[in-house]
Amino acid sequence: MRTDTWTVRGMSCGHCAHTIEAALAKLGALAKVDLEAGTVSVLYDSSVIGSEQIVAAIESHGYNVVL
Ligand SMILES: [Cu+2]
Repeated sequence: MRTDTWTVRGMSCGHCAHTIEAALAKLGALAKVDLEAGTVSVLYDSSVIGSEQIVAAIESHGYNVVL
């Protein structure tokens, strides 16, 4: 398992946090959103999913991942 943290632009409320957490749960990843910091920490199995899939899932919901 591995944890990565990304800065994500466009998250403004609990709904955003829930959207991102639910999208990543579908990939089998455990996401924790910190709205104040504007970050998403994701615990995932890097042998199963890649970080680029996580980034794509977040961006598919209209948020912008700072890489
Ligand atoms: Cu929101």
